[in-house]
Amino acid sequence: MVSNFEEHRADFPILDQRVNDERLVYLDNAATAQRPNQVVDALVHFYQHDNANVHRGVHTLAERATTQYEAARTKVQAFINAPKTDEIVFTKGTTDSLNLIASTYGEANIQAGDEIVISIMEHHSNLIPWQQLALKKHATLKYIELTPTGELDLADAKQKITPKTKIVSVTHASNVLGTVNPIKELAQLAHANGAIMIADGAQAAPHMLVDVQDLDVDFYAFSGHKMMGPTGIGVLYGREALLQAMPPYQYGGEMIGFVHRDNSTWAELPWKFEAGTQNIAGAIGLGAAIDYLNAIGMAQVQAHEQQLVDYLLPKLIAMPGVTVYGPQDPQRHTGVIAFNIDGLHPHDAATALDMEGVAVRAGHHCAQPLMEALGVVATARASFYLYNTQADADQLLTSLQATKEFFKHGTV
Ligand code: 7TS
Repeated sequence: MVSNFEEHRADFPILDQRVNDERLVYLDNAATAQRPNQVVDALVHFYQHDNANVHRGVHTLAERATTQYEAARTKVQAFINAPKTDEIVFTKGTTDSLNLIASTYGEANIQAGDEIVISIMEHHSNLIPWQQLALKKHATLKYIELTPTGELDLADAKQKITPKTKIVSVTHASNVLGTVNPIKELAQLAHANGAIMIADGAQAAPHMLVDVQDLDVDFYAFSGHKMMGPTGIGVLYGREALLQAMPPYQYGGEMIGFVHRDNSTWAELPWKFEAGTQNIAGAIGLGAAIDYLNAIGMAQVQAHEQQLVDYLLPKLIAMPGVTVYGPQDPQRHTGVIAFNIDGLHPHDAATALDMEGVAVRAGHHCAQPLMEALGVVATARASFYLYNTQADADQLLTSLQATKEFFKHGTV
């Protein structure tokens, strides 16, 4: 029996609707999660009562907005156990956070002949910034490959990470394979070779306890919208000494110390990296999402999702003609489940599932080199979150069966 998280569904009115005359089963959480009333209310409250720009005014609303914006930063700091609030930079999202590192740290530190190590399972946003940096700097980009069971090959990582390596950047949890990568071990390898360690936490921070000190990463990036916060807000955690030494990402208002005719100085951390008017409401909404997650407890969130995977994965694997990618052992699989049905394009599968009210994603999931490594062009993907229930898993199974029948016999 899967733990009862049913009570939380009432906080998500969007889930309480019919799609194509069927009960909506939202299983596209790896793309973006839904927002609870508490997050929507925090946004409405801010805009109705406290809206002003931050750090600029001495008037009451400006002070209220600044206090709430900075309180959100403190919530983020505690959520990932970062040592200091200075180390929490608000960005637009994971993609923006990773581009920030590549264009500042990368620009300043990568030279011809250096090596950057990523894995073959990276989302394009943790791949293209490094690929382009390597091309520009005449550096080499290396990929850690997969084991036969679809996990990151640590033995291969030990071969690929060498004293020539300057940056190791790997996803904490895969958006396709449903694996959790050994970031702590990779950080040890990176540091032993004089490289920095970056983790892409887009699929991890919403679903499990993250402790950046325990992981010993130098940078950690994640997005608000995948953890029930607003879109357009994300986080970059960076070690203070590294952020201090890095040049700014963008120039303009808010990020300056003093501007002279011919040169300028920069603001203190973290504001040096927050040029222009920020997504103030977004940060406050993210703070509300963190409050929501904390009230449940990340360990409980993870345990609930694990129960769903324990229930669903073996049934999915046992379905004739269904291929599940990544580890087949539910204990080694997160709530991100990519699959294909023999003889059926994943887009057709996803369209047929949508007719049954089940929302899954189909495509290459912004991981084309991984698709190539798996020998497929695309997959369907069901991804779960805390408000999904055993009934959702059952509806996916039933609808998949109906889809298979439909495409086999042309009728349900
Ligand atoms: N890294 C990983 C591992 C991701 O899964 C995603 C988004 C990103 C980075 C980029 O995050 P963004 O918020 O900056 O867009 N992944 C997906 C997905 O799997 N389907 O849609 C978006």
